[in-house]
Amino acid sequence: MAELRGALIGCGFFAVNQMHGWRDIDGASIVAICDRDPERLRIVGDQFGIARRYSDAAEMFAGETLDFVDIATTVGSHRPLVEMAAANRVPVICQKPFAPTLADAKAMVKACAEAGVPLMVHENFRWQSPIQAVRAVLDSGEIGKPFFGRISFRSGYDVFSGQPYLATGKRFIIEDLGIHIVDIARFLLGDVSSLTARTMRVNPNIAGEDVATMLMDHESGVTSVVDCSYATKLAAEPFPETLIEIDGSEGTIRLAQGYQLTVTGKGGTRIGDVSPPLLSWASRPWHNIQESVVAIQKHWVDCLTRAKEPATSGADNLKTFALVEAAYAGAASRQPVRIEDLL
Ligand code: NAD
Ligand code: 89V
Repeated sequence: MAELRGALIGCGFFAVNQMHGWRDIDGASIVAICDRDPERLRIVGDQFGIARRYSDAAEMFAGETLDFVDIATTVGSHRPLVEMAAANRVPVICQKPFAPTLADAKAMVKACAEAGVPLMVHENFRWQSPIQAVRAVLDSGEIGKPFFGRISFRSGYDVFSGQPYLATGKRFIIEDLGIHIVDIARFLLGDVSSLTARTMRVNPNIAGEDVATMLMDHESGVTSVVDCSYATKLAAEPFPETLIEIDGSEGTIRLAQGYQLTVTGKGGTRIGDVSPPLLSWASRPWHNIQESVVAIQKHWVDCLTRAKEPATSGADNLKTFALVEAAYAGAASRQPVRIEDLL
């Protein structure tokens, strides 16, 4: 079968990982790139040997025959670019956060549905191999029926030097990082019916919140706590590890720092190392995230070739995005928020 012909829009900090991923996987390759910054276009074009370069996305859609487009720009441009892909009938992957607001996200899902265009949000954290390992234990039934979860991301890592825009937005940790962590909670424990949130800004040099704590009721009856911080200075920096505790009727799962997975079930306790592989182009500590980029891109190729809906389709991502909106609304009102009222 012929390789899928893809194009990438946005050649910034994170797109380099996506370009490595596309180079590594079978079944698809990037034939054109676009960035309105000529320097970023040159750097990425030269590094990955892409000759077809555009400074304007509309010109690229007009000039190329594409099987898909991969949008790796920051959130402000996601809606116009996704709608442009839909208008050109080109299947589309869009980086998280999918949109500035849930209303925008709903409009983007509608535009793609009406155009009959597949849409996947690049929500990659659930594809990290340690998270997949936790899901496999849950699916095996070893710990019985889950009743409690804690999904935790606490760090003092300087994310602002690589991504300076993170320091300037009114919204920070929930929109940028918490969105991954609530998505992991949904992936492991199911959809959420209500959410209570508290937020805080500890770092005085940024505009948004850098600490968020969320209490969630899942439709399955599970209660979970999702806690995120970029103001937590630890002896050993865990970035970018998500730590997990799940209690079930027959046992427990603990994913601890250093990618150590402890499972206690009817048969006793076992401890394993679920460290992600260090891909040839990856670098610590980002290798966990980098590996998940390859996994989600493989999933996209598989879904596109078999006409299947991706796990993190636009429609699915509305349920994750609603948790972000609920967290900001609930932190402001200090009241629980019902998720069905947002969807
Ligand atoms: P960046 O600012 O480094 O890069 C964005 C690039 O897009 C820039 O080069 C900019 O010139 C270009 N651009 C913006 N609007 C454009 C337009 N309309 N047409 C063409 N080019 C345009 O940002 P980044 O840190 O690479 O982040 C990009 C996205 O990736 C964000 O949504 C961010 O949240 C996400 N991200 C995801 C992960 C993850 O693990 N999934 C990690 C980091 C960043
Ligand atoms: O994954 C992300 O979206 C990144 C980071 C890990 C720094 O939060 O922005």
